[in-house]
Amino acid sequence: KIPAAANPLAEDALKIASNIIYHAQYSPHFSPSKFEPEQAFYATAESVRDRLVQQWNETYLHYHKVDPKQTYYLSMEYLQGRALTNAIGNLDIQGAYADALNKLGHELEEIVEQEKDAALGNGGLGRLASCFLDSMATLNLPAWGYGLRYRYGLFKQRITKEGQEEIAEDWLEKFSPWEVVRHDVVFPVRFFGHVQVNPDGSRKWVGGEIVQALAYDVPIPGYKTKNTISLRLWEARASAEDFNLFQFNDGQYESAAQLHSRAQQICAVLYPGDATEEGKLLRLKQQFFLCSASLQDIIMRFKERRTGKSSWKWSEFPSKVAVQLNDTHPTLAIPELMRILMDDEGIGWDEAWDVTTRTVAYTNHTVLPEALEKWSQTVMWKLLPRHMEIIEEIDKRFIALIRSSRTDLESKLPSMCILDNNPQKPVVRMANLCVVSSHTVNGVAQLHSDILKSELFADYVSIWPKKFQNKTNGITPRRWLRFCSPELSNIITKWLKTDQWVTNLDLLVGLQKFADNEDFQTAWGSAKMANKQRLAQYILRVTGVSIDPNSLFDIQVKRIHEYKRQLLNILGAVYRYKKLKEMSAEERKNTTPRTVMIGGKAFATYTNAKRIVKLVNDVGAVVNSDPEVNSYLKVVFVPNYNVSVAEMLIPGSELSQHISTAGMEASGTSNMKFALNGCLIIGTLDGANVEIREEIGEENFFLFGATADEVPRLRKERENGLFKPDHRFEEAKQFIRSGAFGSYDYNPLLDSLEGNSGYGRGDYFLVGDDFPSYLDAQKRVDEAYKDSKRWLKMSILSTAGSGKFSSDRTIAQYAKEIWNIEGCRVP
Ligand code: DL6
Repeated sequence: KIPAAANPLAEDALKIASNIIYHAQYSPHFSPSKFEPEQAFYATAESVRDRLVQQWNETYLHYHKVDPKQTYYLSMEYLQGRALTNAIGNLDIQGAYADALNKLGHELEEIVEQEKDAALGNGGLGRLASCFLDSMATLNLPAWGYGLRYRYGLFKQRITKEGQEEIAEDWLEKFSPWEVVRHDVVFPVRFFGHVQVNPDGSRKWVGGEIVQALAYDVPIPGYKTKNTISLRLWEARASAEDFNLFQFNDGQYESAAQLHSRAQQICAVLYPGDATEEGKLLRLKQQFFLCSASLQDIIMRFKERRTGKSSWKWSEFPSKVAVQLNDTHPTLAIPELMRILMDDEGIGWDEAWDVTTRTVAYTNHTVLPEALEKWSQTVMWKLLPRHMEIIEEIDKRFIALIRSSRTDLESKLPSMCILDNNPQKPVVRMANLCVVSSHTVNGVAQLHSDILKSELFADYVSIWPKKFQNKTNGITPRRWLRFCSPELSNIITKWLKTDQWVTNLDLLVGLQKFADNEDFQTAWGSAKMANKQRLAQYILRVTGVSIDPNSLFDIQVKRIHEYKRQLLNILGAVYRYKKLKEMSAEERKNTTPRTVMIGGKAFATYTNAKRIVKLVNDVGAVVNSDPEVNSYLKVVFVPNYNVSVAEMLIPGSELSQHISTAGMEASGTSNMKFALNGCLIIGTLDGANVEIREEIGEENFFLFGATADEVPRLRKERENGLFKPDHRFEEAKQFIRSGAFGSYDYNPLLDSLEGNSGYGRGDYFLVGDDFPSYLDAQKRVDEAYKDSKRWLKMSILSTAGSGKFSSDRTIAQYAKEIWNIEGCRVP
């Protein structure tokens, strides 16, 4: 009965409802007779988008007028998750939308569940990029994100009897209501071809094949500000000319559309398998596609903002443009910028190098050797011949610099230079190229940045000491507290008497003074319990396992990797189960009931990670159906971990495990999300754990394990056969080997924990070394949980100490200390 009426800026519920109905009728995507939750979601999202588009256009025009220096964040990954709750939350219109939907016979909570997660990323690195976008917009910074519009994002994980199964995740199955295709923003991107030398000696990349990059923009609204920035995602297309009509009419359908299907492959999937040469080539194509399209776009905008100006110089470019490389994946932006400046714009090497190195900065996110990208020179010469010439020249000049000014480093050149010319396998070391060519290199937590400076990049530090910085990661408090836990947020706002903490997270420190207050503790405890109950219902729905909200909810969710040591967690659970079995019924009553939840995706070809997934599921199947112990212990594998699942799990957690081998987790960001939600951490001194512990107080953190300094010695001891395993470690492994959890052969997995040495063998990640102190820390957890007042106090102090971990703080530091940009608020 509510009339359809277009009213993009409606504020009151009735008008919003009219606008939603308007979209259902006049932007129809479904048959007219239906207005079920799915239809209601799309119509609602489109009505929200109307409002965003208005702010978004104003933001673009404002930046265009003011022409501030602008940052462009280049990332192969964005883990955006769902957008509806975030958008109406940032626009501060949740209440009106909830009412409007009620008038239309729907519940907002049900409608938001209809949205598919945009999972254009893998894990922490991609989610960080998304948190950064939220903060850039909220801080009114002139900044944009660039990425790829993968047709299939991170796979959907299904758990079967065999373990993990990967299924293509079709986030665009219907369509995304948020993205806007910009038909006028199309750039050609070349692959293959050859270098043509002109009579004047200049060089030009010609021939090969050309793919069109078409822009799809996603609006990123800031919190309670008009500023709405863009995430520009490129899609690859062939042009009509590439369709061979003659062949098609001749019945040769596949070869007629060959170029079209080759173009489509580029953005088909996130991280295509790279075991084959074709796979490697495709990944390299993806990276170059992102870099080339983004740089052409950035340069076009730079020029556009200079039209009509009587004179301008390329040397002004770095005072108007900052390019941040999110890890080495977009490294090709460096030679591509050099190529455009020299070959297309006609400036000389020295000026192009000066412009490039003053524009580009690089963030390192890992010290894991297998994640430090190295590209085959052969593949690079084939795909990007001009870029290889430029990289060779950069390398040659770098070597000359060392030979002329730092003879003491000459012996280090084999590892410092960019090209590794080992005749067996010549490669380009992308991290070295980034370090040599960027004005700033940063790590993502203090410990990680220190390791970069003292180990991975130590030799470069002695040349350019000021180049290296730390920027401890952060998370957006909007998505990760305000919107995912409204209960806790409301209590915080009530007791702090302000909601300013949402944009000034340091204000949370004001909660410290209420940590012992009984009323506050009661309110805190009820909010946490409500979140636990919601989580318990979710677990029941997705796994069929009923968990007790009165038990301690202990969660580890992250990508499955041996260095993150989910194996340590599950071995601990197995040991706990064995001990519970050995206890009398009376003894069991004195234990702290626990629900251990583990979730995460294993890379499709990572065998040990997949075995770990299977083991957690198998342990769960036995423990959860054992009537003797299952009121004291449950083990649940949470399937298909993604952003939306995290939004459900994190608010309901009480203990979370961040237990990587010290020195291996660059930062971690879920540790920050858990701590912010009043969840206590059991963890090692690794990544950002170190700073979290400093901020919330060591008495509120369950610490265990070797430190990063001790790790090399422990590995040496192993190699020398000096490691003496704790009997509890042996017992846990033996219990699994005995077949207590089914007939699957876990020996190969457990064997990786035996022996003396080797990466991925000989317990490289030191599970055995840390097992005893891990169990001791778990005992301290059990004891602390028995004292509910003490636990609540610790939980409050955890949230109170989390102010530092806002991505607003991180981004403000990037803006000031790396990008040199300032806020540009839309009036
Ligand atoms: O900086 C974001 C995130 C960190 O929090 C994680 O500690 C780190 O593992 C991750 N790095 C990557 C890079 N590739 N690998 N591995 O995802 O970055």
